[in-house]
Formats: sequence, structure tokens, C-alpha cells
Amino acid sequence: GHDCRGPVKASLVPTIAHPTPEDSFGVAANIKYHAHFSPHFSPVKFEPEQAFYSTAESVRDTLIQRWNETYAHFHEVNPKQTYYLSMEYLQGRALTNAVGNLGLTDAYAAALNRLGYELENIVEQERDAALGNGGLGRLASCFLDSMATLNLPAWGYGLRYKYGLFMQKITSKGQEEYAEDWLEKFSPWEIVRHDIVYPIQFFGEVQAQPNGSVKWINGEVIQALAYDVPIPGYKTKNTISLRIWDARASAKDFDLYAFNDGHHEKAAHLHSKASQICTILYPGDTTEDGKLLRLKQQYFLCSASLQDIIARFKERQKDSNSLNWRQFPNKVAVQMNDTHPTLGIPELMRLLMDIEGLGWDEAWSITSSTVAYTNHTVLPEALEKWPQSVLAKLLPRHMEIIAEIDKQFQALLHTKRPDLESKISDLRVIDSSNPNKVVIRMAHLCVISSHTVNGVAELHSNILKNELFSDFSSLWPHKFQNKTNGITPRRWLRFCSPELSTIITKWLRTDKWVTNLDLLRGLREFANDKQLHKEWAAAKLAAKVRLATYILEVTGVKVDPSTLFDTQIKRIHEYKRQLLNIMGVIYRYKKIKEMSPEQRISVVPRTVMLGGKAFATYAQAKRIVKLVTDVGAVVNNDPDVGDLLKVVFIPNYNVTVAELAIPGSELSQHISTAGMEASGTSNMKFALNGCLIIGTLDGANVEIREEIGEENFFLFGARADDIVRLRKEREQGKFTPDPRFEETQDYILSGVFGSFNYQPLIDSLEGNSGYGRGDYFLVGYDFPSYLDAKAKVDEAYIDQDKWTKMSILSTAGSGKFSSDRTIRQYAKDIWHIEECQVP
Ligand code: 4GP
Repeated sequence: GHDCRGPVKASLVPTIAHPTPEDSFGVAANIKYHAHFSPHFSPVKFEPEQAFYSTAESVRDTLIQRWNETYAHFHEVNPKQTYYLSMEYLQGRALTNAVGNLGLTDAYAAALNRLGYELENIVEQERDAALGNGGLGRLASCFLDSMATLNLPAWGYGLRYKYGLFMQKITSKGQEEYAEDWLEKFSPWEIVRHDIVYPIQFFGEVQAQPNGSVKWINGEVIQALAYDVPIPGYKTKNTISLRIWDARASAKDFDLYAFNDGHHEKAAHLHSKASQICTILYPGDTTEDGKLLRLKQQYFLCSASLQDIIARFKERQKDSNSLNWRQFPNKVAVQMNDTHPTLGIPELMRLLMDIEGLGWDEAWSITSSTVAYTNHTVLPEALEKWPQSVLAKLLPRHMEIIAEIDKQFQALLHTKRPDLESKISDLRVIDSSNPNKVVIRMAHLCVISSHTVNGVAELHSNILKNELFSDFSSLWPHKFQNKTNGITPRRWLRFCSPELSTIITKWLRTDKWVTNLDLLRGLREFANDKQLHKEWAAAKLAAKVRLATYILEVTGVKVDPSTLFDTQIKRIHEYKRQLLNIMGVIYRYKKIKEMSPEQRISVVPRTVMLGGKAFATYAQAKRIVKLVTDVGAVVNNDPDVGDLLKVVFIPNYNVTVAELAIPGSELSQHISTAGMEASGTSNMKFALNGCLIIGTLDGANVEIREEIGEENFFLFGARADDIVRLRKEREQGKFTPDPRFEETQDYILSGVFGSFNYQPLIDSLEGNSGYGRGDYFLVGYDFPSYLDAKAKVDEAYIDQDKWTKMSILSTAGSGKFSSDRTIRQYAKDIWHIEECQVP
């Protein structure tokens, strides 16, 4: 039964004495208690690592209490609740954020002092929760923080990857990947829920029953076990759940006879299968087994989460005499973060029809008014397409349901839109244009089945409406919305930039900006104030020194904090054009080399930092990483250059690295080919931290520039509208490259940066990129305007007063990019949910 899914009455939850901000004695005692009585190490030791775990467990006590109260309150009020389904959450560390949101930072700092430690050193012991890849995952984590802070009845569902994506090491070979060991010891933030387990079925076959219903039989059944990670809101009791699923087989699946006969592996066959599901995020999918595993993961997330959602719905409906399924969309909103959770659509249909006994029409009406879809990319290779044969093998019943959705969609087009008749084969869910390779278009399934489809920045949402999904939007114009991304001001300013935060609070005479980021615009009034300039520059310098210390520690390169800190950190991808960045650096290096010592005096010294992971099988991206490290090895050791130029690749980019690099940077690069970056969110984090942007008119850059003023943004490059034409011209040979571009290419190939074969990288600029002909990402076209923009950066940096003013105005104009604003919009326009605050 589902009777013990959580405490139903708040009165059942035992209360404990909670630490108050004044009570550092009590906190210290609680930390000691955990060191002794919930030890994971020898209870007599209290080294920094033990101090971290005991501190985290002490904080967890408070979180659990609030998390229980929140669950009980939602249960009692029974509001409509949102469930955010995402394959990724890039949570990072939790301790600083938790004590900060609870308002207990000072209490914990003082308590640790009593025990002989500094809070800021103890937090360094924590491993980043590595459950994500890039912007999509970090966005999901920012959303959770805002959902909790805004007291919204909303939750996240995800998977608990044992080895995360991967840990990146930089060696002389470039990037190397290792299993991320973040769970090797244990995570103090999760609560294993042995009371919440669901069976997940794979393979088998579909059997029609005499009564007309359908049964899915045989195959393998693996258990999904819930782990709850409490997510505290800022200055509110509300503490929501990130529920992540782990896969396991049970004791009854273990063949004791086989084991005793010496067949040890065979005996635990299902256990080994289960353990594969949540091993890593995005396992390679070139083989059929790889594809099966990806689909297994996706289905595992969807099925476990939907079974859980339905169980909760039923439990909360208990009071009414008969289950009213029509209430389902009034109680449940499911948001699909990208296409990865698309299988939630046929799974909800299956559960409603095959398990709950509803008919197709009713199930369809419920499903399509429950699910909504967010698109995060227009890159063709990222729009998932799965072979029908693989899907049918793994999920035979779901394939039937998808085929029926596809059939009904075609029928709808026939009757409603005969004008689209000729396009049916392009719009269908099932692409059977090549009979030997029939594939399922997951994005089309999402668009057809969802009540709302949204993009993540104005420009991107317009591209969805007018290009990628234009026929769908002519069919269902009301479905399409924009929700410009946002970032949580707690993690991305209040906690990662303590110096800047203090100054902002002082000048605005309030700390309310932490939950009302629009208040930052009040800084504009003081943008010319000499005193503010002094304080601002000092805060930026403190953050730069921290970053420089870290860089020395992890790379051995000594960088000078008085140079311009210029940073590009994000996944490595050709469209993000780290290649453009490094080619600009190479050109600059060559020019410095050619200068006389007198000429060199006028060069603005720069430290250029790049960081990010290249997908394990993405060869071109890995070549870019290699080029950056090779350039660094030469430039950083060239006595002609000294501190005029340093090039650093920051290894293993993750949330913690970002928390250092973003406050510590002065210029950040968001230089994707226009139209290709859906939004970007690190651009928002940098701008919020007073870091100026050099960028193209792409994604959210467009809106950031609008908000902070075009005079505070270094713009360059082709516009999204021109890209198709420019690509065509490039293909037809109607493009004359800038001589500086050719000079840079030749320099790379000349061997100055070592003997690695860079020809394939240069080829991508010439016509062998694999994306079609010609420099698909238009690095060559944008190179000259990029160099011009960099020259403008130098000019602005020389005038430090001007630069500081631009920096202040950048922060002042960042209010719109709070994820609180974004989540309020989702709540109102898509989910139709309302605040439900724990009293
Ligand atoms: C990313 C987009 O590339 C980025 O522009 C956007 O800010 C982010 O989603 C959040 O919306 N997409 C992915 C992905 O990370 O895997 O498609």
C-alpha cells in the first residue's frame, strides 16, 4: 500500500530543538554528537573531513525537519503540484548554500571555530554532486532553489548517477576522462527511502486480453529506489525534494543455487543489469546496446516518477469517494526538461489505460493537459531520434502507444489542415522516409502531446515558433511560449561573491535584493560614485586573487591578478566557438612576438582562461582542448611575453570552479554562432557579478545587452538572420577570408605549438567539418569583427574608472535574470500553481 509514503500529519513529526543564529554552543554540540554517534569514520578522529561530514549531518537534521513539515503541509492543502523531470541536475556543493538559506551561516561559523575549524575551509571538503553536464542541468538546479524560495508546491525528479558524467584531467594528451567518484564515500544530503520502491519493466511482449485490454508481460523487472535530497528555500521554512532514483535488483532475483554451483556472475545477472542503469550520465550510444541503455535510463526516470506521482495523487484523493481522474491535470503538472523525459508521455498513457483502466480518449485528454515541454537546443544532433526497432524491443507497449499518437496526429492533419498534407511525413512522430531506418522523433512527440512548448530566451523561442516548429505553431499557436532562463541570486551572487554582496547591501541599504533582484537597478544611482568605485574594485580584486590562487594550485601556472581576467567556461562545442577564442589569442601572441620591447609597453596584459568538458566521443571538441593547452604551454613559458599574455585551461570545470571563476573574472566570452545558443546562463552569472561580456547577438545575450545597455556590452559578429545566407555564400566560395584569419591558421599549422596534428581542426574551417560544407560555425566570417571587439575591450580596460562603471552597470542591469522571475512565469503561465507556504 501507499500508506507510509511520508508523514501525513505534522503532529507525527517529532520536533527537535533547532539551532538559532545565536546558538553556536548548541550547534557545536550537535556537530560533536554526529561525530560520535553517526560516525562514518573512527569516532575518535575529528580531522577536516570528519568535521565536514558531522557538520553536514547536523545541518541535515534541520533540513529533514523542514522537509517533513513541507511534505505534510502540501499533503494537507493538496494544491496542484509541479513535477520537474530532468535527466540532469548540476547541484554542486550544498553546505554553504544550505546554511546560507537557513540563515545559520554565522552560527555554524562560530560553532566550527569552537571546534578549532573555519567554516570556509570545511566547506572545501565537500565533493560536487555531479549529476549533470552543462547549462540544462544547472538550470534545473537553479529552478529547484527558486521553487523552494517562492514556496511553490513543486519537486524535481532525476537519476542518481554513481559516477556522474566524468571527471576531466588535462594531460599532455589533452582531455582524459575518469569515473567521477563523488559518491565513493557517501553523500550526507540524501535520505534513502526504503518505503518508496517501484518496479520498472523492460522488454517482454504485449498480450491482448479477451476483454479488449492489453497486458505487457515477461521481460525483466528492475526496482527503482528513491533517494530524497532536501532543497531548502531562502529565508522560508519550505524545503522541497529532489527525488533521485537508483536501480537495483532484490534478494529474490538472486539465484542462490546457481551461486553455490559456482556460477557467481550468472546468479546475480539481474543485479549486474540493474547496476548499469544509473552508472553514468549519457553513456556512449553508438552501439545498439548503448542506445538501449540510454532509453532504459530515460524510461527508468519516467516510469518511476509517474508511478510515484500517480500514487501521491491517489493518496491525496483518498477522501473523495471515487477516484476522479479528471482532477489529475488540476493536481499535477509535469514539466519535461528537454526531450530526455519524452517517454513520460506514452508511460502516463499506459499507466492510465493498462493499469487504471481508462479509455484512450480520457487518457489522452489527461496526459496532454498534464505535460509541458521545454526545448533547450536547435542543434540537429541534439534533437533526439531513436530507432523504432530499438524502442519496440525495449518498450513494446510504448511503441504501440506512440504509433497510435502518430496515427491520430496524421488524421488530425488530414481533416484540419489539408494544406499541410504534403508535409505530413516531415511532421510525423515516426519518420519512415527510410524504410530501413525508421526513427522516432522525440521532439515531435513532445510538441504534439504537450499543452505548452517553450524556448529559453526570446530569440530561441522565436526560432522555435518560426523555424524549427513553424508548422506546429501554425497548427497550435497558443502552445508556444517563451520563458527566458534565469539563475539563482543566492548561489550566484550572495554566496559566491561575499565581498560584492556586502557592498551591494550597504549601498542599497537593504539585503532584499537577494529575493528581489530587480532592486539591483538602485546601483545605477551610484555608478559614478568614487567611493563605490573604490569598494567595487577592491571586491573584484579579492575575487581575482582567490581565482589566481586556485589556478596556481591546480595548473601550476602563476597568473597576475592585476591583468585583465578574460574567461570562457562552458561545455566545449564547435558552436560555442572556443576555437574562435583561442585563434584570437594565437593572433595576439604572434603580434606580441613581432613587437619591439617599446611597442609591448602599450599592450594590455591579459590572462585568458578556458574551461569545460568535451563530450567523451566528440573528437573535434577534444582537439580544441588540446590546442588550448598546447598554446598555454608555449605562451606561458615565453620570456618575450611574460605577463602580457597567459593562457590557462582550468581542468574539470564544475559548479565549484564556476563559483570561483565567475566572481574572479572581468570579461567573459559568449561568442556562439548567432542562432545556435538557446540561451546561455553563465552569461547571466558573469553579468550579475559585474563581469563585462564580449559576445554575439545570440540566446540571452540579446536580452542582457538590452537590460544593461549596449554601451556596456562588447558586441560583434553576424546576426542570426544572416547565418543561412552566409553559410550558402561560404559554400559557394563567395567568401574572402581576412588575412589575419589565414595568418593565424598558418601559424597553428607551422608547428609552433607542438607536433599534434591540427589539420582536422583547420579543415573544419575550410569545408570538412562534418556539418556540411564550409566553415559551418562561421569562425572565419566573425574573426575580424571579433578582433575589433577585443581591441575595444583593451581600450575600455585602460580607463579603469570607465571599466568599473560599466561593471557596476552590468550588475545593476541583471535583475531580470533571476530564476525567481523565470519560475514565477512558469508557475503562472504554464503550470498554473500557487504559493503554498509552510506556516
Ligand atoms: C543548454 C543550452 O545549450 C543553453 O543555451 C541553455 O542556456 C541551457 O540549455 C539551459 O536552457 N542545452 C543543453 C543541452 O545543455 O544539453 O541541450
